[in-house]
Amino acid sequence: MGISIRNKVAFITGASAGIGKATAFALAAEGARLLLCARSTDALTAMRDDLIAAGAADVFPFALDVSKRTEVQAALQQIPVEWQDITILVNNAGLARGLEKLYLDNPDHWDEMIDTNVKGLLYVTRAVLPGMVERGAGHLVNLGSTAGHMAYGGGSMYCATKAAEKMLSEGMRIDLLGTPVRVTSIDPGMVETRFSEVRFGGDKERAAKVYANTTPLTPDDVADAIRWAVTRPAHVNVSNVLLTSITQANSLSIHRTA
Ligand code: 8X3
Repeated sequence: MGISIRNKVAFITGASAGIGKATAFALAAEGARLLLCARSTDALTAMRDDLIAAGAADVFPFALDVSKRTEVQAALQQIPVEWQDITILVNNAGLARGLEKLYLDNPDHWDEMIDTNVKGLLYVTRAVLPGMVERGAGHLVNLGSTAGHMAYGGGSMYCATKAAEKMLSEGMRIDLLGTPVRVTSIDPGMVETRFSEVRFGGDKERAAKVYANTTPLTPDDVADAIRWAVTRPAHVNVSNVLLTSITQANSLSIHRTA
């Protein structure tokens, strides 16, 4: 029998689209209070009524770029007091930029991926986790990837950021021993979102090819795993969920019908 997260504050970064948005709806169905951030609030505000209809106890959207350290600190200090007791943190905000050989790549791509996927995760976690420890309740869910388990050509830096996420999750699980705070890394393979479009600078045609003739995961598949992990009995820590579609075995082995 799982635990209830009804009326608990669940904070999801990068919640305006893709896995973050699907996770907001999955945790809404559990009756959570949703603290949602993205770089712009437009899409979050537009989702509000649907999230309430889906079961969310309340929704508080705010704008935040997780890669900006001082903004993260300030934003989390400024959220209304009734939203400060965060029980679940889903570090979802992340991106890939480019698919180039590392030795030829644009270093701006590296900066953006490291700043969001690694530093962003660190800044938000640093701002939220001490409160969880103090209150004696919390669950940290980090989004990893098959890319953090196995590299692929052209993806070295993206893979490195996800390998960093894997190690940060493992290390924090050790740091938190003796507390009731849980740490889960959710590591999907290919998921059909705007991920590839963002990676290829808006090139929709190139992005579509990534998912052509195969069956990627959907954002809901990943959100379902997150929902499962956060509702396990309090003594259970789901360390890692590595999930791919049936047509993918690892970063490189993908079955395509044509
Ligand atoms: C996304 C999975 O294989 O596109 O994290 O890098 S992959």
